[in-house]
Amino acid sequence: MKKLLLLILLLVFSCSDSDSNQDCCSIDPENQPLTYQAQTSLKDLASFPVGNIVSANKIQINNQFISTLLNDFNSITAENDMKMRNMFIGPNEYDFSDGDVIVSFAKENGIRVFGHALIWHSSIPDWLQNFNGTDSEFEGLVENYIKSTVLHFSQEKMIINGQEVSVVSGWDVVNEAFTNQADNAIFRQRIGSDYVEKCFIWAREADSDVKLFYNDYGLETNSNKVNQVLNMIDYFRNNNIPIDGVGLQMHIDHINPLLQQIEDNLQLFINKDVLIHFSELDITVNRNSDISTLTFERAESQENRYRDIVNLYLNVPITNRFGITLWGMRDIDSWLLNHHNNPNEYPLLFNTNYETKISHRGFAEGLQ
Ligand code: 9MR
Repeated sequence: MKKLLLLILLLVFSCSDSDSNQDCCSIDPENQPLTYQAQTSLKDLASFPVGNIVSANKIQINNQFISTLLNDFNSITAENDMKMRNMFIGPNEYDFSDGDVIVSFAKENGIRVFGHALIWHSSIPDWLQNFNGTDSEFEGLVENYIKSTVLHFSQEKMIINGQEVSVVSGWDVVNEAFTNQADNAIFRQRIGSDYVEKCFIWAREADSDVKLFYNDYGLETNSNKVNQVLNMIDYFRNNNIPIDGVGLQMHIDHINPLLQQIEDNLQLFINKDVLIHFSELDITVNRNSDISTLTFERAESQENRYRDIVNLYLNVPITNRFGITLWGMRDIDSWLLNHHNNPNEYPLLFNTNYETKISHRGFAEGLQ
């Protein structure tokens, strides 16, 4: 009887942490484990960099985040701190302080930074949006911004495998250009329909080595957009405009799109012999909002899906593998909770208590 009481007390105590209500005890009601004990870290299993997103704030204050990050990942992308809105604070005026914190953290720990994103219609500072100078002055500002930013972040170097490399190894130069929002945004309106190529040229002029990427969502399914990106690559190559790689964001679901469709689209990019980055991977399991706690059935389906997606990435020839970046650490950190207005999305590899979900095992198995 005493033992039973003690057990009940222990259970109540371990479930009372206000943060852990979503995945209390990491077991679903049918007593199936939702977490597992990882034996090997993802970065050690992978033949390519495995990344996650950070903020300057988190890597300065959150020790649990830092140790989880450094255990499994060897590439970091700023979720927001290295976007135009955060860095370009006035005409020819920049604030690189958050990015600098991220770069020094990476350098101290010998991991790379991926720059995200120089130009994106969703991250335009208000002062630039309202800039009332001429179009050519506008273009000059954007050119200076790209060059100053790329140059600034090309300065920090580190030694990896005996070789000196820049800490910031690549940039999403333009993000999500093949959308209506981008068509209507000021870059196209004020610089012209060739603004994308100009941005790549300016970035290359500032740094001859850094890898230059075009990044977009929906490239797993949307054949119109895929064709636009493939045509852009051909056009760039035929006209000596630099481009090194493509980021497929990979915001996907545990069922859709079908793996075969992702595989077919991926092959089209592989055929172009560009670097390929799965740049923002997360996998939802509750698009119909029909669960309010993670069930074993969904967790297992997600585990299988992570395994399949990571395994699919191995179709990319080894020299073209830029890496896979997860878009978030814990389920509760994900942008999707707000975006889908659903607190019960479980798209990532760690639960609220930084325990490795079985989706992490799927990722690990996909690497082998
Ligand atoms: O995860 C990011 C979220 O915190 C920001 O509010 C949002 C707007 O800046 O951007 C999110 O990240 C986006 C990324 O930069 C580009 N691809 C889509 C991502 C999810 O919206």
